[in-house]
Amino acid sequence: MAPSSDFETFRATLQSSKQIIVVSGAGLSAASGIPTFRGAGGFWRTFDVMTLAVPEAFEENPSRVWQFYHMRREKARQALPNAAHMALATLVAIPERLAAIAPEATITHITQNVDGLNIRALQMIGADPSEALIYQMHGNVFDVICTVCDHKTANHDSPICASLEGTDLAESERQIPIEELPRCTECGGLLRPGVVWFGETPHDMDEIQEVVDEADLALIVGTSSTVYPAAGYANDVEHNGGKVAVFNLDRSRDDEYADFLFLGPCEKTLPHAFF
Ligand code: BV8
Ligand code: ZN
Repeated sequence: MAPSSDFETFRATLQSSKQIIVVSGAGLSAASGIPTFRGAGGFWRTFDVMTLAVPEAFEENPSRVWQFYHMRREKARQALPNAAHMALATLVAIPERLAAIAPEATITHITQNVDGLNIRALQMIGADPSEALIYQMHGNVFDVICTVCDHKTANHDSPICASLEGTDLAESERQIPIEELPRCTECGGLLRPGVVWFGETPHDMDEIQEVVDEADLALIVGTSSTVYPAAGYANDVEHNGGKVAVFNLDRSRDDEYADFLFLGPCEKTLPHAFF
């Protein structure tokens, strides 16, 4: 049966849902000015992902990889959460607002995004992100991890180190000596961006899978559903008899099997669906 695009029917489904998960991707942050990966102007159109977002690339050429993540940090730093981030933060952090549209439900936000905008949205409504049911399963571009002593910390410095000032890998690549790349304050070791690369295990996998397995409604927001394990969560919910609602600008993988399909910019369709 073709997916419904009727908001009233969707709102009735919200009313009777008990465990809602949101699985979000780059489309959630598109309106905030952060390029997606596969769309026009997307990162993977400009750069070859497999020479940047994999551990081997960092091993081989940390200077290039740090210039890529310097650019990613700067774009994220200059961006602001949009109405979709705010709508999700409101439901995740304010029980009364969630109860108004889904009286019996809990909601957990699982994001593939590393831009930190969901955290900033929570902070903007005065919530404590560490208390919120949100998983940044691919990490956060403002976290850094020491490759020697594993010390992990948040670092919002712009630039994170002097040698990265003014670099723009889309324009040209600098050869930065490894000793001038970001260093650990504890041991002086080389720092890496605190994101999950291809081939690495996403954060909180088991906890996330437990939440997914309990869900009776999955909202799939702004993702091309091409990267696993995140791309499999909608299927899991469907398999368990739950419902799936896709919010995407275009048609995306397997959305014909969804129960609801809301085509359009999520910064418009998501707040409209909720409030
Ligand atoms: C894992 C952080 C094992 C870094 C990211 C070979 C070797 C190694 C691994 C694999 C392999 N083959 C397959 C794999 C598995 C691999 C994988 O899935 N590869 C794909 C390419 C086939 N996965 C992994 O390696 C993962 N780890 O498998 O470990 C394991 C597995 C299970 C249990 C234990 C261990 C790790 C993957 C994480 C990679 N890191 N990001 C960084 O960002 O630099 S992935 C990155 O790309 C994002 O985080 C996201 O996940 C993905 C991009 O996808 P989207 O977010 O969907 O973005 P995209 O541009 O594609 O789509 C945007 C969508 O938005 C579009 O549909 C568009 O229409 C829509 N849109 C645009 N504007 C709007 C909108 N929608 C609504 N409103 C708008 N305004
Ligand atoms: Zn260290």
